[in-house]
Amino acid sequence: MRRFRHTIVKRPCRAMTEGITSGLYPGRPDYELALLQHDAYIEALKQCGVDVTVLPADEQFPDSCFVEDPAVLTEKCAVITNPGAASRNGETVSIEEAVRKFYPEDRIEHIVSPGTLEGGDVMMCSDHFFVGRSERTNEEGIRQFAAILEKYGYTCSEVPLKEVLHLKTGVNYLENGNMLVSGEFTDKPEFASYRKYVIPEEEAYAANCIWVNDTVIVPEGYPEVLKAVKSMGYRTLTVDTSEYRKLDGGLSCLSLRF
Ligand code: CIR
Repeated sequence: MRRFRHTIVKRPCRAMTEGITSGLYPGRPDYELALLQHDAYIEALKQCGVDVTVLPADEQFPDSCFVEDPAVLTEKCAVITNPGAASRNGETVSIEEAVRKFYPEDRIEHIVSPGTLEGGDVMMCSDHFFVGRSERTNEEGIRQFAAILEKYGYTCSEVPLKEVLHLKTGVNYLENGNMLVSGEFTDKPEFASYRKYVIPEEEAYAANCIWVNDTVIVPEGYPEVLKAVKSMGYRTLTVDTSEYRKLDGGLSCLSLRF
C-alpha cells in the first residue's frame, strides 16, 4: 500500500493577485484570506500523517504557490519539469533546491526545452503515469518524461485534453482503483478499467481532490462529491480553496506529495 511521508508547499505571495487566470471563476484573490486557507491546507496535510516543508513566498512568481507544476516526485526519482507557462518557468529553481534535500543527485531528472511539462498534467496511478497533453505540456515533454520513467521501471501514456487547464483539473486517482472523473474525461477509454465516480457538472471543480494516506481532502462547498467520497469508505477532510480557485488552482496544485 502506497504511503506518502513528505509534502512540500510554498506560501502564496502578495503578487498572487496577478497570477494567471482563465476567468472561469471570476474575481481576484484576497491575499489575507488565501493565507488563512493555506494555513488550513497545511493543517489538513499534517492530519494525514505527512511532514510538511513550507517554502517561503516568492514575489517574483505570482503562481509559485502551485508547487505541483514545477516538479513530479515519485518513490524512485524526482523530475524537475519545464513549465509551459513563461511566467512560471523560473519556479523550478527554488523547487529543485527543496527537492535536493530528499533525493540524491543521480535521482533528480529534468525536462528540457523544447520539451515542456507541468506536474498538474501528471496523474500517478501506482506504477503507471497518465500525462495530459495540454497547452502547458507538449509532445516532446511527454516523450522525455516517458523516457525518464522507463529508466525507473514506470510506464506512461498520453491523454489528450481540450477543455481544462491540466489533466488533474478534471480527473484524479484516489488509489484502490477509485477515480474521480469530470467533463471531457468521463468517457475516455484510457480510464475504462477504473471504478469511476462521475462528478456532477455543477461540482466540476471538486474533481480535484487529493488522496493522502487513505484520507481524501475535498474542497469545501461541494456536497455531492463529499458524499460520494465518503461512501467510497475514505476518511475525508475539507479545505476552502476559494482564493486559489480564482486562479484555476486547486488542492492538488498546492502541494507535492511523496
Ligand atoms: C496557472 O495557470 O498556472 C495557475 N494560475 C494555476 C495552476 C494550477 N495548477 C495545477 O492545476 N496543477
